[in-house]
This record gives sequence, C-alpha cells and structure tokens, in this order.
Amino acid sequence: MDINNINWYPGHMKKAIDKIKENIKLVDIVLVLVDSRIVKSSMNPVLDEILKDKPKLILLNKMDMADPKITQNWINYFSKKGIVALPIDSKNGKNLDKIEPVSRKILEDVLENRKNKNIKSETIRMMIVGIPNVGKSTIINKLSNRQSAKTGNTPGVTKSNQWIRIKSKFELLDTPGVLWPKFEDNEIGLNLAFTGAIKDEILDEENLAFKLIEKLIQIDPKILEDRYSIDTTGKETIEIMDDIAIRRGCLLKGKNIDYFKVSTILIDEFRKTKLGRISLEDVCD
Ligand SMILES: Nc1nc2c(ncn2[C@@H]2O[C@H](COP(=O)(O)OP(=O)(O)OP(=O)(O)O)[C@@H](O)[C@H]2O)c(=O)[nH]1
Ligand SMILES: [Mg+2]
Repeated sequence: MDINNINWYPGHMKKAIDKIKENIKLVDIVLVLVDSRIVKSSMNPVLDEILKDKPKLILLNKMDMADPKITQNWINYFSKKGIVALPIDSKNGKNLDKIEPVSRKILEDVLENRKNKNIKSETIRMMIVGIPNVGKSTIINKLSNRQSAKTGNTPGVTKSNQWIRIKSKFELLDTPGVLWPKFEDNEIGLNLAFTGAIKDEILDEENLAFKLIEKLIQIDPKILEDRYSIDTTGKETIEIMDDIAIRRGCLLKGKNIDYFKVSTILIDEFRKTKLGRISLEDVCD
C-alpha cells in the first residue's frame, strides 16, 4: 500500500453502511463514537450525511490516551456549535454513566411527546456507530456488565449488527466499524493508520513509522527524546529512526539497522500509550 494514498474500504463496510441506514428508523438516538486522539479524522463523512437529521451524542472515546487539554478544546468546539459531546474512557468505564441521562436530555421533546401520546414505554433505543477499532463493542460490554460483544485490538472485529439490552429502559445496537471510500487527504489516512483503525496487513510498517516520527517531532520532539533517550536536534527523520533502533537493539548482522523491527516497536508503543497521552489533531489544525 502506498503510504501517500491510504484507503481501506472492503465490501463488508459498504454492507454495514446499508444496514446502518436500514436501522436508523428503529432507534431514537445515535451514539457517534470518535477517537479523542484524532477527533477530526475519525468523523466519518458518509455517516455524518446519513445521520444529519437524527438526534445524536458524540462520544470522544479513549480519553485516557489523549492529551486532556486538547480533548477539552474539542468539547468546547462542539459546545459552541450546539453539539453535545462527552469524553469517555470505555476501557475503565469513565463517564459511561452519563450516556443515558445525557441522551434522555437530548431526547427530552421526543420522550415528552411519547408520554403525551400515551405510549407507556420509556425505553430508549440507541445505535452505536464509528470507525473500526474505536471501542464500540467495549462500551457495550461495559454498559451491559458482560462480554456481550466481541472486542479486540484490531479493526474489523464486529461483523454484524447486534442488539444488546443494557437495562430495562435502554437498548443498544452494536454495528461493525466503517470507513469511507476515499479519504479527503492523506493526513486522515495516516491518522487512522497510526491509531489502528486500518488493517495493518495492508500497511507498510516502515513507511508508517517514518511518518509517525515526523508527526511526533512536529507535535513535540520531547516525546521521542524522553522515551528513547535520544537527541533529535537538527536531525533528519531517518537519523532519528536509526537512533531509536540503536537504543532498542534493532540491528541486523553487520550492524545494519533492522527497520522492520524498530518500526513495529515504535507503532506498538504509540498504540499502547507508552509514549504518553498524545493527541494527533487539535481543533485549529
Ligand atoms: N485505553 C483505552 N482502550 C480502549 C478504550 N475503548 C476501547 N479500547 C480498546 O480498543 C480496542 C478496540 O475495541 P473494540 O471495542 O473491539 O472496538 P470496535 O469499535 O468494536 O471495533 P470493530 O468491531 O473492529 O469495529 C480494544 O483493545 C479495547 O480494549 C478506551 O476508552 N481506552
Ligand atoms: Mg466491535
């Protein structure tokens, strides 16, 4: 895969989008799950279009992995636009208890209307949508207190829609992660790839790691300097990569750099938050 032209849109995603369209009528509100580290890049424009007239709550997941200041910038940004957004950490359950009350608040008029029509049911039905690997199934499992939905740290775990009853008055539909046919610019493709939303098998790890170093240096050179005890001042990206490789003993016979190994280590450490809580996109970017 050409790192300057990343795309991943397998047939099952098109089918999943069609299913989501079909199911919209069945739910009261849609939980749009985005990754706090890449809020802009994880907003699927195709889903945006489909959901434009639907009540929705934006959930900034993986807040534990993102820079808290930047997450707050995003919350303020949405608030100014009159959009309700909530930062959450579904792995540890942070803020998940707010999802139901906030949703009920958004749906106030709809629920009031129901009451007036003498409809007894107070159940709200929700659908959860988002890019692959963003944490949709994890939220559902946390909310339902059981392993109802399969999860995993690779994109494409959930293959079909699945209803899960959370409590007597709250039902959630899990859906497969979906991307869109063509990213507007390659920055989006890279951000999705760095954070694990794109299947690794189609990516070129060495080029991806190279791009990640460029990105991290742009954010703050100290991220790599502190983690790997190196000095990046005045260095080319490839020299920085070599220095990290040497620090981590990624060497082949004859002292050549093992680029594959160092690339895997770097990407893996970034994804495991070992480089710190890093947001790749801020509001004004
Ligand atoms: N640190 C952290 N990890 C999370 C959080 N939410 C989910 N994860 C992890 O992210 C990975 C993906 O979670 P899933 O729930 O399978 O993601 P999904 O959106 O259902 O993915 P697909 O079904 O592939 O579309 C798992 O390794 C989770 O443990 C979070 O808030 N914080
Ligand atoms: Mg899933």
